Amino acid sequence: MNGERDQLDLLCINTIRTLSMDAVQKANSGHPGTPMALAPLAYVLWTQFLRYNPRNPRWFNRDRFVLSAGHASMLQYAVLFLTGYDVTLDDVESFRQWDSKTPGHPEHLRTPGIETTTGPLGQGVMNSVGMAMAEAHLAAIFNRPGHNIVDHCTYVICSDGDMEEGASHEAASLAGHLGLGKLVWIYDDNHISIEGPTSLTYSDDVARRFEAYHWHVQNIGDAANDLTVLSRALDNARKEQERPSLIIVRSHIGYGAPHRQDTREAHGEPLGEDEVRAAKRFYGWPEDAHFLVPEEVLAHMRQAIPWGDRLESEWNERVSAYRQAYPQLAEQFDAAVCGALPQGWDTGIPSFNPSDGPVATRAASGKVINGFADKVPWLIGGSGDLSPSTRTLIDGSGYFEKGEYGNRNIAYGVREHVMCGASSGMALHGGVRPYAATFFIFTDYARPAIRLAALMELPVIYVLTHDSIGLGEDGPTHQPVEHLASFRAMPNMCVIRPADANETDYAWRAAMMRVTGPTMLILTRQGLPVFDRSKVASAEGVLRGAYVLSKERSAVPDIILIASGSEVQLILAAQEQLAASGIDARVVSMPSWELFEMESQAYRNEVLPPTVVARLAVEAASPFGWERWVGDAGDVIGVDRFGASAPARDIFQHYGLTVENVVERAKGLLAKQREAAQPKRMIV
Ligand SMILES: Cc1ncc(C[n+]2csc(CCOP(=O)(O)OP(=O)(O)O)c2C)c(N)n1
Ligand SMILES: [Mg+2]
Repeated sequence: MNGERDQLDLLCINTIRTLSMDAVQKANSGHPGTPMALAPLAYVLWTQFLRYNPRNPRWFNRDRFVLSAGHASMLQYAVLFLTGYDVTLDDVESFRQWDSKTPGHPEHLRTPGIETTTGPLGQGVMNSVGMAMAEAHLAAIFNRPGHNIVDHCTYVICSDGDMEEGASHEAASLAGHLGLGKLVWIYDDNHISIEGPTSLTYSDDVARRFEAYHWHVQNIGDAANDLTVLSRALDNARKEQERPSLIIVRSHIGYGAPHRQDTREAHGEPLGEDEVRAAKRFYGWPEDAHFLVPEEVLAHMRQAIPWGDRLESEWNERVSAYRQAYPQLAEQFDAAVCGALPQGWDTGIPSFNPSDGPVATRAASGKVINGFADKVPWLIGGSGDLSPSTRTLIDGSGYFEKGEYGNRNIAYGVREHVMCGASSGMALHGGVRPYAATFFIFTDYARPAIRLAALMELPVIYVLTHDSIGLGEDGPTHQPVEHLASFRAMPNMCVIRPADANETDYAWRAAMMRVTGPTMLILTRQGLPVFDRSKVASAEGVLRGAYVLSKERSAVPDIILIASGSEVQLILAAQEQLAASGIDARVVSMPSWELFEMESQAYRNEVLPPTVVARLAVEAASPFGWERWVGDAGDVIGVDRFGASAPARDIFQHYGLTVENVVERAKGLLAKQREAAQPKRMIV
């Protein structure tokens, strides 16, 4: 490199640094230290390695970049602005302000060029594994000799916190096992986290740890400012095809700030005006300038625009040639990338009959999956070592393994967290529709990833079996109680708990049609009767969240019985018994609160007429929240303690989840209502 070029490089790097410092200072909030230290790395990545088109951030064959250390968001915003994404200097100046494109942590959907939402440490690295899996899958299916239409890398910047989180263990272990050669993590080994030096908490030999995971590891030492070394390491990583790559780089947080460099304060506190000036002096920057962007920096870094345009055009040409050579495959590729459900995708889904005998909804789900999987070939998914129980294997496809990336069944091993984090990564990548399966209770091991999927509006489908105390003998450690309530409380999560096999069919349809967020299918281990749909309403009602399964006999019911899942059979039987006592009940199956909430008030009033205040809800889960549907005058039979180890029948009995108890509580509710309606006698 010549001297002038070195000068320009340094000017660009210092622009990234000073923009980050100024933005944090102006917001009086944020994390300046890491962007200051990693500016050279970001500069090398964005100008020499990443293949992207700033004017089309969604270009399909772009390299993916994940800032797993999401607190260093200003690093990414500065580079997005400088390379010509739709992020302006005004946006940079509005860092962390209401409705800005530059929120505290990177948010997918909010900022062009942000591939995933990060902040909770460990999430980004997990997403990156899914992105690399999706790339490998699509490449295996669609690429042909001389026609590499899917061919890109996934780069990640991660920090000490990412490495300390167990999530990075699951992610790295899986990525290493799968041999995801196009995945590159760069670990910012700066020896600092919030409470102080990492020596307080952390003495792992990270290089050896990753070698043991079968990664290609380069420890480049104290080279965060050495563009040549950084570039060589990235080049090596890119050339490595067989294994994921880790580059360990020792950096100095707050580089250039005389009192803050290498301190914990540099992590998450604005430097203060004086320290900002001192750091600028160190960089040879005008001390009083704020948000200064030298013209030559912009001119240089905005070369990314024509460069990106050229990359995308070349790719378009490649796709055109592919279209000529493989028209049918090209059509399939377009369909996968678009992801729209094909006409008639659901025609092969079986319907179920009462004569089938009791069918567990997990078993019905397995049949439903295989009823449409061939028509939606971009459906891909797996379980956390539980597919014999979750019934989530796609027939006729093998396991997604090293060298067999075209297969659609993913064996995640006992790694629920990365299963869900990677599923999000696949959804973010596009071209695949991911599902993830485990026992409902083990969402506890994946909740942070599930929450981010909801936040990012990702259409991941979670197949969650063993839904309640109804799983029986495995006992309270395996029996969800509060989980339904907690996921119903999660914004943008759609929870569906079907009552029988045919409701499971429609639950899957609802899940497949939902593209604005994740869906949970909550399924039983135990067999459930298949309702006779010639006697009760069609299971299509599932699509509306709740529906009148069995009507009252007269014009207005005395009471409304509401349930989801395995308890619907109880209220259906109770309706009959109550009728024998002259009580006219309506039976409402309510598999999904969220779908019901999306319906019009008129429909909701039709299902739950406001004049009928005697309402009893029955669900083998925490009663929390059911007041919303039963009202003050209503009652709930739920589970307000942990479960127990016993045959399901016995647990239901002991917990009052029986037809007899439903009948008794319904009668009690009506008696109370009658009493309340009596005129009060005055005692004089
Ligand atoms: C799961 C999770 N736990 C805690 C935090 C709060 N937090 C933000 S950054 C950080 C650690 C900072 O150290 P490091 O990851 O080394 O980042 P650096 O400051 O070196 O950039 C913590 C604990 C978080 N963001 N995510
Ligand atoms: Mg650190």
